[in-house]
Amino acid sequence: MDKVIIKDLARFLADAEVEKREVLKITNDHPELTVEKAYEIQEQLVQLKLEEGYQIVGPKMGFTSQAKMKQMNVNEPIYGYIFDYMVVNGQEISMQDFIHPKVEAEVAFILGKDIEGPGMTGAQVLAATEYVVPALEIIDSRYENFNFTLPDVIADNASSSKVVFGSRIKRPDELELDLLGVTLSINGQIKDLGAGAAVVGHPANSVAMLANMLARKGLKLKAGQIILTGGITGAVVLNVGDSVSAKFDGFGTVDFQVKE
Ligand code: 0L1
Ligand code: MG
Repeated sequence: MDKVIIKDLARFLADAEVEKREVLKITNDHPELTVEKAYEIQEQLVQLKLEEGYQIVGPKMGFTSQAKMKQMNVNEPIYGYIFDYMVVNGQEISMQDFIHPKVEAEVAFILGKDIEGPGMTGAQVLAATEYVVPALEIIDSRYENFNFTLPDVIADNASSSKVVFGSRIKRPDELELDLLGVTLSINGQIKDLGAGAAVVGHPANSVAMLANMLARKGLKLKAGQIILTGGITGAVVLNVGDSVSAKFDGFGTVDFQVKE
């Protein structure tokens, strides 16, 4: 796949995001697309956003649960990037900003030091982490009906769309993050629940895996970056009028409303 096609596909997916327009998965026309080339499309898409003046808040991990990895037939997660324009200020989102959003509860890590793979472990990540913060990630695949293969979703920046951060931060040693219980409710009804261990055994392992994956490209995680570690709950479909609330045991709640 040559550079021109990679650039065209990145532009195609970037435009679909801006226009809130669902598209057919790109592997329909490019069945030869590999995971490696898909990350090249994602890199190009990130570059387009940087050229437009947006800033990276940090990377995110996806497909971090056993169930998701099995479903996608993969043995490692995927990553994408969260940008400044994706961070929700306040507690309201508008359905007009999305195609078909879903929400999932996560823990985000804020690094105090750079970390660099290969060979990074969860324990090393915890030692380098300044704070952890509860979050609700809103994913919004640009593909019709979330119908994609692994390379498709990687190229589409791992379905990144918005994130609502909680207002409480803690030091990572104040919580047992693998045992952290979370419920995700919509309009007062629990839609899903889980524990931090759903994220590759411990959310810190997810950051370690990310550092090791980025090391293959000569990249590292940087101090100050906010890293979304992956869904503790499954992703739940959002509708206009929804009042979303996630309770993180000992760590507060994160709430938002979905307006028209
Ligand atoms: O954050 C995530 O887990 C996104 C991975 C992509 C999965 C999806 O769009 O369903
Ligand atoms: Mg996620």
